Amino acid sequence: MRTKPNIIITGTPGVGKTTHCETLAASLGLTHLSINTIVKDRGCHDGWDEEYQSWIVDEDKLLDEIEEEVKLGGYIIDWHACDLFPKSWIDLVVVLRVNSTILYDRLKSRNYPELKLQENLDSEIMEVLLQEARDSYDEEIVVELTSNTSEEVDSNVARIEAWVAQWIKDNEG
Ligand code: DAT
Repeated sequence: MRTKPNIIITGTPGVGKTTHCETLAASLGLTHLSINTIVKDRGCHDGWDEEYQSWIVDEDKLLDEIEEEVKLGGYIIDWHACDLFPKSWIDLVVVLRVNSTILYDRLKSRNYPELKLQENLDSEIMEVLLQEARDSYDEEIVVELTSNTSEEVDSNVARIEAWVAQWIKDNEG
């Protein structure tokens, strides 16, 4: 039984996952689990994809690597996919959404290759991550929040902080 919840912050690259996770980790004392960093640092991949400029993730190895930690609770998982994490690990799934013009500018400033940029824009417009979250978890735990402005970051963070406080109260032994 966890005494602190596990949260996934997901969404298309550039929506603001890392920004939200870092703020929440600092304010709530939860651990920011950047899957990107774990994949890279713990070798949970089958090599580097030159075209997409990203690691080819070995999901089984990744899950084995993080299982013991995540099962303890208190993790904020930061990743642009969510369907790989077992339902029993997760208490809240936040899907961040952004306007496509804003997303274009954010990804452009990251020097994304054109193919990767277009695919991510299409994915955001087609609500791919939102659908993946809804298909993978119970609808009560999936929340869609917009992340166009820094004011929205602040209000999203406040909302998630309140949710965590309530979760802890509800799950006190
Ligand atoms: P992700 O982790 O989803 O790839 P990020 O947190 O690294 O996204 O953010 C990408 C860039 O956009 C970064 O320069 C911070 C900025 N940003 C993110 N969310 C924002 C928001 N809601 N308002 C303004 N800027 C934001």
